[in-house]
Amino acid sequence: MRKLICRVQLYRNNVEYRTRNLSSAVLIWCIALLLSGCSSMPGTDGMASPDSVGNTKDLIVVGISQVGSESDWRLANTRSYRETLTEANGYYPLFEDAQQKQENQVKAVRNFILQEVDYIVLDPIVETGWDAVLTEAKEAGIPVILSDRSIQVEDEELYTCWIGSDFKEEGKSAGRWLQDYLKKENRDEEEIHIVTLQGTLGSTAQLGRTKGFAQILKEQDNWVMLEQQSGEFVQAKGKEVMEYFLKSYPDIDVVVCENDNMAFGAIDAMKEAHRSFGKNGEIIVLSFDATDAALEAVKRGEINADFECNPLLGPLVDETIKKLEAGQAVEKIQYVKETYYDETTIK
Ligand code: GYE
Repeated sequence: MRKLICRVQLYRNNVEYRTRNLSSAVLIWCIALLLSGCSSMPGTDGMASPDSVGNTKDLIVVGISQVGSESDWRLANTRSYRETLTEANGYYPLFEDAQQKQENQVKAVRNFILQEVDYIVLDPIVETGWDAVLTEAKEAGIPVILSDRSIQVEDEELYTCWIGSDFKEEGKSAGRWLQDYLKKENRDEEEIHIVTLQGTLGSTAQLGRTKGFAQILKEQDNWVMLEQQSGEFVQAKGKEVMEYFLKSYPDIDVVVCENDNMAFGAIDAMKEAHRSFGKNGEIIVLSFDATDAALEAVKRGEINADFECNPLLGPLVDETIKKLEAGQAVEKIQYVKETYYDETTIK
């Protein structure tokens, strides 16, 4: 049975501090005073609304540490948490946007521990560097659910489970799609020059997609990876890197974009450079995520194929927490089902 919670809520400069027990309230208050003057502190963006102590005592307090707002996928993912982990659904969500900086995430997780949240939902920016802070969470007895991206830690018990996509499989699907497409176009003997716009280096999405595609590439004697560079999953950076690729390599046949926003950036760069691309062009465009805007680009023939990555993880996180609350076991890895879209499947 859930402990009776006595919470003291302090709001200073949009930073919310909550605790279940009065003895630690004084300590938290002092930390709040210190941190409110600290500019690098990630702010709570108001996902949790102030509530009375009485009204929140039976709610499940969940600290959600989100990567940032770098892409359309991320916005959909954040919306999914907001729509699912609601007060009406039994939650008191505390949301922290790390603005693509791991140090902000580590601080957010530490604050969640201080606030004695019931669960931490962590979408880790990169895979490494989590042992220390997650050991603190473990010692505090707070279950950590990894959502979207995963981590590499010495002790697998530092997290309860990971809910996300099989990114390596996504990369392999892209490779297999290209293989089939080139065969249909009678280009399976031709030397094929490829460039890749990679996501945030060290993130599970980047590592998996890069490795998966590389596995298929290794089996093709005629495919050449000219260069891979990170565009940080961001449109502007994707455009910048593509401009550099276009200037450096006059004979690109394929651009692999590890997310849709970088594909939009690459498209902008190719248009500005007056290069033809997509369905009837010289440069084949592959992308990942399959956001609404990108599927429109597939329909227009600007993106040849887009490999789905499902951002709607809120319901799975909810289901997992409810199972844990009921004392049930959960799978250590839960992959979301995914497909791909090209001109033949988009309809
Ligand atoms: O592909 C990208 C986002 O981790 C799956 O992160 C996620 C990736 C997604 O910024 O658009």
